[in-house]
Amino acid sequence: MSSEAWRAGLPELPRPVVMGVVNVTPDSFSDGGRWATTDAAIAHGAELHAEGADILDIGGESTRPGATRPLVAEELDRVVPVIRALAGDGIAVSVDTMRHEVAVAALEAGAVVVNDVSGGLADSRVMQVVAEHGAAYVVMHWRAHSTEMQQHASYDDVLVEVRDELAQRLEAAVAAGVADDRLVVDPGLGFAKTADHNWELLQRLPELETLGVPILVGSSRKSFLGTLLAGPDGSPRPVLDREDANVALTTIAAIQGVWGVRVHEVRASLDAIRVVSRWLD
Ligand code: PMM
Repeated sequence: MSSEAWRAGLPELPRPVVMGVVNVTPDSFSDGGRWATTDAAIAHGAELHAEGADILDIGGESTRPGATRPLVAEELDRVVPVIRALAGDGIAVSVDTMRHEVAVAALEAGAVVVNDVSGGLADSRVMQVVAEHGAAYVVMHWRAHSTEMQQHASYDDVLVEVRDELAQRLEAAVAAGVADDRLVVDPGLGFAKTADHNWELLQRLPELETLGVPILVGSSRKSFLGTLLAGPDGSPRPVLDREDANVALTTIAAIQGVWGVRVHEVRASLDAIRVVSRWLD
């Protein structure tokens, strides 16, 4: 889909949206260093677009557990030229950031969605920036920065607590002026969550529908898949060998009617989504 179509509103496709991930970082757990230069990231984004991604999510900060944060200037240097080039080609682009300075620069460079993994908790000004630009806003469930997030992985009822905390963030976004038809929620798999928490959130995903906004799911390459697929010696399945399992998750998520999936490998998930759409047609 083009940036223009996204500016007009969230897409109403007869199938889930596929968001292709481009991490312009030296240290992401999933693809750190692979697209760390501007040229490599632009080329990778163009490739994911050619494979059918509906939107590209460009990120300059790794959120892997324990990661240290880049300086604002570093994050800007990483993402802005990539966004400008891809959006300049008419490709719909989302920026994966928790910082208002980066959100402003990204929207001015042509991004149409702000994907804030902190749901506005890391920097409340992100929501104002989104509102001022009339952008769409992905509100992910989050409790703390990567260095300490696993200390916050404690819940009595993970689904209920994630849903309540997301509801509060949605209220804050609307209070900041974000249009309610521009909001998306994401349960934030792996962010202050154990593998069991992630599985329970997936099993009970339809219970998030009471939030009344579209649901995005990001499971691609995450460690709970590595653990599930561990070898006989207990070692987790390597990050790049978790794709088939993720396609299975995309398939189930599509059957459940999620609005979108955030994936590193676009073609396989899009194929799965097409199969589901045809089956349910
Ligand atoms: N996961 C990562 C980064 N950004 N954004 C959303 N909305 N949902 C996610 O699950 C999510 C995210 C984890 O890092 P990655 O970029 O290496 O997948």
